[in-house]
Amino acid sequence: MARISWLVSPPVTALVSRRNTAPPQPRATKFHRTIFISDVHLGMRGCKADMLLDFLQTNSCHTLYLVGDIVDGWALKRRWFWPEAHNRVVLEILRKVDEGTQVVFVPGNHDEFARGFCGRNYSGIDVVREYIHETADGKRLLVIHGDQFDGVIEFARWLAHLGAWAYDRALQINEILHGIRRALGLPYWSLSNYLKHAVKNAVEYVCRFEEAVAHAAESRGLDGVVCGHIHQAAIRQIGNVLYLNDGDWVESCTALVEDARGHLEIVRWAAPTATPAYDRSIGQAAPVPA
Ligand SMILES: [Mn+2]
Repeated sequence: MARISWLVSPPVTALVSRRNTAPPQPRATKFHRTIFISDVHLGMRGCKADMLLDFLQTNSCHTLYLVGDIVDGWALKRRWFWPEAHNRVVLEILRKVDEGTQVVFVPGNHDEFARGFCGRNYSGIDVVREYIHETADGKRLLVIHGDQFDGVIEFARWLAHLGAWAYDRALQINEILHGIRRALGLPYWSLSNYLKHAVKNAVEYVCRFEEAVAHAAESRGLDGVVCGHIHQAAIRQIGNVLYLNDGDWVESCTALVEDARGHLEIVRWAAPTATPAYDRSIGQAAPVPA
């Protein structure tokens, strides 16, 4: 049987055998119904893999969502960087799979290479484009990375630039328009004021990533949305929608957790509760493969 599984999936077997050589230390764990993490950026120097490893070793759950940018394919493409700490994070997630944790991976823009594998299951990890998570108290939450809304944000930036330019031109046109209207005996009307309000409202509306994401969830009749991408953990009500962002493991070291009653909260992992049981000196950049 072992031989067959080796033939079917050699990399997984390799990981399992490696894992068996270094069994994790028994640690006190806190149990959650669900854990959401994103923007880990494994393969990038800024990734706080030690902190995440500590969090994963001391927090268990029924379902673990990996909400995108778990592996930073962009950084790896520039320069190969895969220290032992980053490997440990992957092994810890696989250990959770073995323990019976349901693991769902929603790829982000930095690990978009995995989007080609959506709908498949690798080593017990479901890879999906998006997911609808139902909380213990029945809330239906859309789970997406969030980069889908970059277009909207980009458009907003462009619109803001255009707005600034248009406002300057409008001030000039306004003077001419004012002169014409006065000659015709019409009351004063400010084109620049009108544009200022129109553009400001449009920019304010679309440049809010959070609102754009929440709107997407609302338009689909869902109760909320869980995303990452902007590295800013948050829980807030936007209109009828609960907006949840699980933050990141590059700067803030945050996760979103759900308890058995469906209560959701942000966990900020301040400092490792214990020194990770591996040699930190191994964590050096590997040579760039030929
Ligand atoms: Mn992202």
